[in-house]
Amino acid sequence: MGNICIIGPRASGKTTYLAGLSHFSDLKKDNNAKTIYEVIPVNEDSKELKLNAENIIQEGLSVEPTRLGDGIDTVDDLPYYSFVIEVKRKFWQPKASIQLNVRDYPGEVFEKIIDANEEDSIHEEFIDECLMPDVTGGLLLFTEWESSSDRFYSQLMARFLEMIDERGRLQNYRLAVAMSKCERGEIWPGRLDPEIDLFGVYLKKTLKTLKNGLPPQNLRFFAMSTFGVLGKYNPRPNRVDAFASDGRASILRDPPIWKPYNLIEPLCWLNGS
Ligand SMILES: Nc1nc2c(ncn2[C@@H]2O[C@H](COP(=O)(O)OP(=O)(O)OP(=O)(O)O)[C@@H](O)[C@H]2O)c(=O)[nH]1
Ligand SMILES: [Mg+2]
Repeated sequence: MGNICIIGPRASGKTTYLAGLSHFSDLKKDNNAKTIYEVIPVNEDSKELKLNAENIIQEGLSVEPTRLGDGIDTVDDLPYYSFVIEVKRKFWQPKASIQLNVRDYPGEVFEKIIDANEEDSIHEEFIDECLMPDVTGGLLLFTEWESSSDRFYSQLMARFLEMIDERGRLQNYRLAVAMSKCERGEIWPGRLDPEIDLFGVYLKKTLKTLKNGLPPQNLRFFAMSTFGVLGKYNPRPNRVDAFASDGRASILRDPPIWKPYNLIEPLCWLNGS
């Protein structure tokens, strides 16, 4: 694959997702989980993330918002992660290997594409990087489902599609659009067919904007949860709300049985496998 980007509004779970991804293979060893995926961090940033993720997961998966300022003035100041994801197939087939290079962008930058001005060079850099010719596509995380969010997301998508078009990528850019944190009770049943039961119910305008803008083969909808639920027959979220200075935080309820939902499948689809 090479490069994909992970984007989405503030607090949609991007940083937590990347931390979960870096820790994924330890999860397999720790709780004997059955999975066909192996995630290997291969550069300095991703190895460091893995170390932090482990500590964070033992204390609960809680992270600070990714913010601009504080020494982050250009996209190069943001962490850049490289992973190799190995996918085991049937025993006679060779393992498929996906190279994933991804930067952790702040949701703040993505939200501002609607009214970015000339002085905001980081927005321009961000969009240029996400839509470079060697970027196969993007994983887009959404998290809200109220009708006011639908209006906002739909405007964001209309602008994002214009930007894709301006860079000549409308026919060759894949977009995996995911509802994150799908262990939430109200939306967990909708994970089975997220296009119809999540986007088609809660985010109708956003769905329409996306479907009108991209060829159907380049657009797919997912539901994902970095936290997951307590068990196969126990759909209670593996999550508790915790206090944070900025008012938002969720932590893992039972770290030893951590079982994230659908972390890798969207990447496989973006990779064309
Ligand atoms: N319920 C639930 N909460 C989650 C999940 N993933 C992340 N969160 C919580 O959502 C909040 C935001 O997560 P972040 O990973 O910081 O989100 P972000 O998209 O990186 O946010 P910005 O850096 O501000 O763009 C945190 O309190 C996380 O604990 C999930 O799978 N389920
Ligand atoms: Mg973040």
